[in-house]
Amino acid sequence: MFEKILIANRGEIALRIIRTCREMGIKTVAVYSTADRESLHVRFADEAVCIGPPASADSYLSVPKIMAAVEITNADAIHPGYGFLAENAAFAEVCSQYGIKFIGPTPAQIRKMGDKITAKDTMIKAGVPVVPGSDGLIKDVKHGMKVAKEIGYPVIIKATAGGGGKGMRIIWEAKDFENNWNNARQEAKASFGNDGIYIEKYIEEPRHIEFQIVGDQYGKVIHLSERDCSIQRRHQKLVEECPSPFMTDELRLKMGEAAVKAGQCINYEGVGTIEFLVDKYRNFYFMEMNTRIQVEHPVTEEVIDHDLIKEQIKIAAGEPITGENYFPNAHAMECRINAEDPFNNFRPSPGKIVSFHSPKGHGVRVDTHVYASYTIPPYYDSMIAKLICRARTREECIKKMERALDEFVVEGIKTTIPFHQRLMRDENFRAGNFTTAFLNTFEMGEEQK
Ligand code: MV4
Repeated sequence: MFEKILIANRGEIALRIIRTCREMGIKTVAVYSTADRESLHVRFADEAVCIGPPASADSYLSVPKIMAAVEITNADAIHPGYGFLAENAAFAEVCSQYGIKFIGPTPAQIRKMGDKITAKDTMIKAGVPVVPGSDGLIKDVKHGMKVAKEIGYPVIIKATAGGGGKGMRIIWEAKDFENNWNNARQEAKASFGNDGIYIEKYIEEPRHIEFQIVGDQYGKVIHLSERDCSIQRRHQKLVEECPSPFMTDELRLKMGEAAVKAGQCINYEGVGTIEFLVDKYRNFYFMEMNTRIQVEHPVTEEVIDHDLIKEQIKIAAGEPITGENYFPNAHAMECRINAEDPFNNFRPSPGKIVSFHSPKGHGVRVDTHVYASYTIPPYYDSMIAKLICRARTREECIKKMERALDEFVVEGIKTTIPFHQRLMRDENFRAGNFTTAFLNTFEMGEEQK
């Protein structure tokens, strides 16, 4: 087992990883930017190293600075968390060159799933259903229009280096193809330095249902059931839950089998997520794979009563998986609490938290790095806490979430708590009747002062 893990991240996930390390008797090293001096991950780690100024490019994304921190602290492994360097194959490669264990998949696995055309091609070969679309890269406008016509409008064009919604365009008619094609290519070139584009049939109002998988170094892959992440706004997830209210036992067997096959076909090592689009007829299609721990992992942890960070560390240390595919018999839901004003287009609201009281009680979990008197810096993402509730049924879980949201007090900044309170009262949400389009028409109503 590792003696000392450096956590190349900040915020709640850094704290989350430190907690598990302490329980496992592993020493921890925090790295931090000058904007994060007062952050809890710095205080709770055994050692902390300042790695630069607030800008991520000069701190949390700087490979030389992180490797220097590894060197001076003698850490033997790095946990990348999510975001930042978590899906950076070059970073994972540098770690292995230095003899430091990157807690996650191999550089080759990260690379394969990071290029979306390669990922899709790999899944086709493994027999995992994918959205009908172009056979690889589109060469030029003429080729694109021909493929789009064959598939049938509406189509969606995506950047092979993209993911998470970046560099996508929906095209409804042939006359709009050329414009969208040009824009998407320019955007992809500017954002990813790669203007490779592919085309898919556009699935209207799908659900986003993802499967948590776990693979060990000996070729065993299992799934830990699904999370429904359809409640999202501009590709930012706001609520995730397990089980999906749209799931059936039969569909879970089929999607679970596909998710395990997806992991097995690349000998996947570590925890990962297979994202699917599910249409109204319950057809499902592989969309992309995330080769990291995800923000919403506590939903799965609460339903199956299992520590996924511990699982990651054990797998990285070479331990075999002992469990089997898991089917849920409880319900868990996560609300992301962001420092944003839901009454003003979710505008960011950084600043000083004057008072902070987090909800407690049976079946309530809050993962956060903030506290009263903490100042939220404006440089990073706006998530300040995750409120996770667990109960026997979805109905009880929603009631518990309503109670917990009512108990949550954050003063000094605006948060998304009022959004979640309204969502929990929405009839369609309560009925499990929602798709990824749900928030497009959701009304917040008047702010109560
Ligand atoms: C799609 C799609 C419909 N049809 N692909 C969004 C994020 C990126 N991973 C891919 N995304 C989508 N791909 C086809 N062929 C609709 C989306 C999509 C979406 C997917 C999941 C969750 C929220 C979404 C919001 C808008 C669009």
